[in-house]
Amino acid sequence: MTEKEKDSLLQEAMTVLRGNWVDLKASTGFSKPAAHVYPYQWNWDAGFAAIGYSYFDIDRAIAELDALFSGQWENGMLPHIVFHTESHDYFPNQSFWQTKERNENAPRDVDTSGMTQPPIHAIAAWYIYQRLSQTDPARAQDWLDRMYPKLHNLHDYFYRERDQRNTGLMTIYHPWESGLDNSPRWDKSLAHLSPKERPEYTRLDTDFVDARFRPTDASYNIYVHLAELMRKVNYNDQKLQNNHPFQVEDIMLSSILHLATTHLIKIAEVLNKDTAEIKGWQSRFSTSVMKEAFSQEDQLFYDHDVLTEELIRIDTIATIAPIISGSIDKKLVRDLFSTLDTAGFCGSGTCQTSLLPSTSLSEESFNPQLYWRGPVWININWLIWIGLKNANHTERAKAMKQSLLSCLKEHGIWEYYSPEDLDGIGAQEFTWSAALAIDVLES
Ligand code: 9WN
Repeated sequence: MTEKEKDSLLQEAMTVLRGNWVDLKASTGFSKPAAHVYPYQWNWDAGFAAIGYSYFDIDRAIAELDALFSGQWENGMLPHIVFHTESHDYFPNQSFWQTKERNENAPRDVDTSGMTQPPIHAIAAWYIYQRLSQTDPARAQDWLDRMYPKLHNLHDYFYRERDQRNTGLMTIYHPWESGLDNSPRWDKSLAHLSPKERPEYTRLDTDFVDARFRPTDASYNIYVHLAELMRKVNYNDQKLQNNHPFQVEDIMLSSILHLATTHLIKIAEVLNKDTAEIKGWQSRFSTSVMKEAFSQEDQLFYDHDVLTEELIRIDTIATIAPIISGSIDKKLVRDLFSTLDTAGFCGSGTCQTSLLPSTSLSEESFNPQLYWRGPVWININWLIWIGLKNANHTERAKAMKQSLLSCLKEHGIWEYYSPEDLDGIGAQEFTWSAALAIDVLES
């Protein structure tokens, strides 16, 4: 890509970010995930947005994470949506969740959902720290001082409430918590549910995006049913652990948490805090992941259904997710590349890209256009790229960087892309695709 092309992609990405920014009172604000479809602040979207903003508007990067953490619960849980504004464009909104009324840990002055998402925020906080250190070291130090207790609470929440077997493998109670909502990874664990118990509702997402690209109505009924069951126990973790009918250890979320915990340790070290407890949390994953989430037979990683005690052997991008964690053997990282180079993961002529689809082309449920069931997502490819760089697989990382940039440049800044022709799908002008484009360009 020429310097001119790079510059035009950078300008385009900054324009998308600025376009999705929502001003709140007293110079605060947040990024909507896209111009349409998602009117509120989402959890991991905000982390990615802050990474992008850290390069060109540090005040907004800080405001983004501040706004998100204003929704953090007393018990450390960081909700998957924070409702800073009213909107009638999305279901379920605050009137469904009723978190203030139902759980004493929920914040009093802002509405939130009652479930979480992948915790990438220590990584984003570190990006901000690095930028600030170059220009204003005192502010950089203040930033970490201020964020550390919040991040510590967030990680403590996961290792305390979601690590049922002390393995560093975190349990999710709803596909929305994974961030990869519609992945076929969840199909078998959802199949036994009869989603009768749910409120009357009207989905609104398909007013903005072609229904062919979004989860089916049957999937939505299950999502709303599970959210209803979570609401019924007032989002109480202990009750969820005892009775909830969907409990899966998510290998992707756990790998992201592991990487984020590495950043939390770095932050603690800058602040001269004792890191023994955090290192203890982190060692759970390193010592257990091979035993608990790796299939010797397939030589791949899988999610684990807590209720049936089975590995979920579905061929998706999650099978190589521990590359992101930074904690698996370098040789194993290389061996996992052989998976990437199969026809299922665009290693052959069947795909137009070396970017990784969310679901393998060889999986029965693969659909190139359907939400998390095939499309290429920028954030997941970015996370794998970070994993490759951290494992010093320089050539592979370089190739992935080129693929990311040419996809964004040639096909625009979309929510996701068909792996067959990289046509953009879903929401246009998508925040995290823009934010991560900036990081890839600037790294
Ligand atoms: C439900 C906002 C979010 C992302 C998720 C993505 C999608 C919501 C939805 O959009 O989920 O949380 O309505 O489909 O799956 O990863 O955070 O961009």
